[in-house]
Amino acid sequence: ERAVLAPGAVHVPGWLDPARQQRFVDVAREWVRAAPMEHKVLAGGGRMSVQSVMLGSGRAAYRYGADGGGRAPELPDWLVALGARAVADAYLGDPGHDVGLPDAARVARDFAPDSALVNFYDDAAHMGMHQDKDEFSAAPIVSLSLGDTCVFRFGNTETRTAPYQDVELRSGDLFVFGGPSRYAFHGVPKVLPGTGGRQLGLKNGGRLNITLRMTGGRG
Ligand code: MD5
Ligand code: FE
Repeated sequence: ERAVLAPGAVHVPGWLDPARQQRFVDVAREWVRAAPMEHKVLAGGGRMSVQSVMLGSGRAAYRYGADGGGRAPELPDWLVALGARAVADAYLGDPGHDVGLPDAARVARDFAPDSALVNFYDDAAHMGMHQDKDEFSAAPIVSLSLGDTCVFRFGNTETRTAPYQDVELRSGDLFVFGGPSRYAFHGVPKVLPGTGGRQLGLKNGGRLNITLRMTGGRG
C-alpha cells in the first residue's frame, strides 16, 4: 500500500524483501570497512549524532569522510539500477495511483544516481529538521530504510516547523522525494530501539538509511 504524502513524496512500505534487506546490510558492512563512517561536523561546529559514509562521485561538499585523503568507494552498478527501479516503482508502479507529478514518467526515466549516502542511527541518534540543497540537481532522492524503525518527520517547503506529517519508516521501506517535495524540510526525531536492527545482524541494533542521489558532482 503506497502512500502519497504530498506531490512527488511517495512511501512504499516493504519494498525490499527480507533477503534483500539482509544482503544490503551485509554489503554496507563492506563499504564501511573500505571507508569508515564518521560523525559529520556541521557548518556551525556541531557534531551530528548520525554517522555517515558516501559512495560514488558526489560533489566535494559531501565528502566529509575523505579528510585523510581517502577516496569514496565506487557506486556499484547494481545500486544505480536499483535506484532507477525505485523511482519507476514509486511513481509509475501503480498506474491507478496519482503521485501528483505531471512529468513523473520523464522524471523516472531521467533518474541516474551518482552517489549514495549511508547514514547509521544508533538508539540515541536523530536528525534535526533540514532541507537537502547541496546537490546541483533537482532530481528526486531515493531513501531506503533498514533495521530499526524510525519516526520520520516530513515537513513543508516553507518552514522547519508545523505543518508536518510523522510517519514510521520500517526495514525495507522505500521513500522517493521528488517534485516539490524534493526541498521539503524533514528530519528523524527518533529511532525505535529493538524493532529490527538486531534481526539483520547489527550488533547493537540501529537503523541504516541509504539515499541515492543525483548530485551533479564530478568525482
Ligand atoms: C534518513 N536522511 O532517514 C534521511 C533520509 C539526509 C537525510 O535526511 O539528509 O541524509 S532522506 C530524506 C529526504 C531527502 C530529501 C528530501 C526529503 C527527505 N524531503 O523533502 O522530505 O537518514
Ligand atoms: Fe535530508
